Amino acid sequence: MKIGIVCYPTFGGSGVVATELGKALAKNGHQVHFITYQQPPRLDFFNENVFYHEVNIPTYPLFQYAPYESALTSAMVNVVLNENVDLLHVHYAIPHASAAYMAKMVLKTRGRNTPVVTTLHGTDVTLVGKDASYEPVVTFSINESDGVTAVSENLRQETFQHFDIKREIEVIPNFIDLSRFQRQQKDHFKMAICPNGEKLIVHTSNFRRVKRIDDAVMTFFHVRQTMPVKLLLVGDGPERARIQQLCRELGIMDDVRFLGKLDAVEEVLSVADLFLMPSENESFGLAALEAMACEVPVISTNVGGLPELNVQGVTGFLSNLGDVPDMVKNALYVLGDDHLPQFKANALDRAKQFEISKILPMYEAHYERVLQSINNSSLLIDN
Ligand code: GMT
Repeated sequence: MKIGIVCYPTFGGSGVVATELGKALAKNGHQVHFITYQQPPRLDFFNENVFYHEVNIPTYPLFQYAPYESALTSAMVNVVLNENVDLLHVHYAIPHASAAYMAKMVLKTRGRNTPVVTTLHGTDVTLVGKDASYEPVVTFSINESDGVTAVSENLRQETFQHFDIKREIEVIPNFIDLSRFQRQQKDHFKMAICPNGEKLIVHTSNFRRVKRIDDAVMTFFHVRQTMPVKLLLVGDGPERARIQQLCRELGIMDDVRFLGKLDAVEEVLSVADLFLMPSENESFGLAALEAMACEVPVISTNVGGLPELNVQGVTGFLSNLGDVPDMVKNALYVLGDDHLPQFKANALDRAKQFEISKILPMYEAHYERVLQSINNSSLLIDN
C-alpha cells in the first residue's frame, strides 16, 4: 500500500506516533510518504520505502498569516498524483483533517478517489478543537473523514461529547518500539547525576501549561525532604522559564537539571527510578509509556486516557488532579527499596501490551477497511 502521512514534526505526541507508525509501515513493506513542514525528528533512518516531502509555504507581503493549509493541501494533492498514493493518514485534526478533506475534493476533480484517515490525538479534541474558533471545521472534517481513530477510549468518548459526530471512531492506542525503548546499562550516567546513590525522578514533556510541571516540581520538593533524590526535566516549551524560576525560589537547583529537547530520551529513562506525569489532561500519555518500557514506574493524575495505561498500585499510582500530597505519598511508597523492583517489572510488563507489533496490524486493518469501503462505493456509483 502507498500511504501519505501528514503530521506535526514534533519531538513528542502526535508527531512521534505518526513518524514511528510510518517507519513501522515502511519496514512492513508499505511505501510511506511523509508530508510535513519540517523533517520529523524521529525520521532518522534510511529505508527504501520512506519518502519525505516538505510543505513549501511561500510568503507574500499581503499575508499577515501565510496560508499554510492551502500549501499543505496542494502538497497532499501533488504527492498523491505524482506518487500514486492510495490513502492519506493525517495526525492531529487541526488543520490536517480539513486540509485533507480539501485535498480529497481537489483529487476528485482529477479522477482520483483518495480516502482520508484522521487520527485524533488529544488536544485537537479536548483543548483546541472544541474551542468555538475551530469547532465547526473540526466537526465537519471528522465526519467527512473515511476513517477516524482515537488514541484511547477516553478520547473517543470525549470526541462524541464535544462534537456532533455521526460516524464510528476506532480506538487504536499509542504504541512503543521495545527494541528502542528498553533499559540500557548507563551506570556512568547514573553516577554522574546521582553520585551518592540518590533515586532519580524524571519528567519529560513539551512544557505546556496542560502538563502542570509545577506539580511535578512540588512533588519532587516534598519527596526530597524525606529521601535523597534528583530530578531531571526533559523537553522545552513555554513553561520552562517559569519552572526554572520556581526551582530557584525553592532552592533546589542543585538537585534539578533541565536537559532541554533530547533525541535519545530512552538513555535518560534508562537510569530513572520514577516518572511523573501530573497532567491536567492526557489523552493517552505516550511519554509515560516510553518510561514504562524502560522499566520506570509512573505517578500520574487519573485524567483522560491515563487510567487505560497506568494501573493503580501495579505500574505506579494515579492521583486526582493537583493532589500533590497524594503524589508525594505514592512516590515515597514506589521509591521504597522493598517496592521499587516489583513496580519496575510491572511497568515493563504493561508496556509490552502496547508493543508496536500488536498495534501496527490494527492500523493496517483500518486502512484495508477504508479502502474496501471506498472501492465498494465507487462500484455503486459506476453501476
Ligand atoms: O499536547 C501534547 O502533549 C502533544 C499532543 C500531540 O498531539 O502532539 O499529545 C497528545 O498526543 C499523544 C500521542 O497520541 C498522547 O500520548 C498525549 O497524551 C496527547 N496529549 C494530551 O492529550 C495533552
